[in-house]
Amino acid sequence: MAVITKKICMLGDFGVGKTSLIRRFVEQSFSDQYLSTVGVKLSRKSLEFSDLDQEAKLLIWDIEGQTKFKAIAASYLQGAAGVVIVGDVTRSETIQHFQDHLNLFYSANPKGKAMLVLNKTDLIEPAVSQKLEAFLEEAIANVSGIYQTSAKTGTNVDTMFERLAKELIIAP
Ligand code: G3D
Ligand code: MG
Repeated sequence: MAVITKKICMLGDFGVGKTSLIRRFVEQSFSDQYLSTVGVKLSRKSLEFSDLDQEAKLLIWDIEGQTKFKAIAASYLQGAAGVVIVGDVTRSETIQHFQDHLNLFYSANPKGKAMLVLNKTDLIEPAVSQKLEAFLEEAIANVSGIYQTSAKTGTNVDTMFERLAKELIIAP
């Protein structure tokens, strides 16, 4: 089985659930409380796609201790094959910032793949998050997928990361 290593970055406003999504995906766990550390954290997870005879080794980069005014270092995005852009469905401004995050990612990686993630869907009615997804489909072009997730319940978390990994394997 061929092995391919890909860097994935998490982008999104503070508190939207980036770290929680990684924890859910990598450790299959969710903690309502944990301590943030400062800097960048790397997580690893391997996924096997037997139908493609490929193993994807994902290196997931996460900014810890992020603040509103701290600029994202160029090295954070450099060489990333994919990005997961996360918003909090209970804070619309975090979703309004999606295009800015996407532009930042594409300026560093024009051929990268992007996923848009509406997180914390456990906190709102399904009809509301459905509307948000429909809005994003109209408003934002050039993404590989839009997902409604909950890092708390685990809904769609694995599906989203697996879809992105598959895109990265298939991508030229
Ligand atoms: P960040 O890494 O994007 O800054 P975190 O965000 O992963 O640190 O999450 C911020 C807060 O949102 C955390 O709560 C976390 O538990 C909560 N959270 C993350 N994802 C979800 C979700 O899907 N549903 C719900 N209900 N909460 C979520 P605290 O209280 O620790 O600040
Ligand atoms: Mg975090």
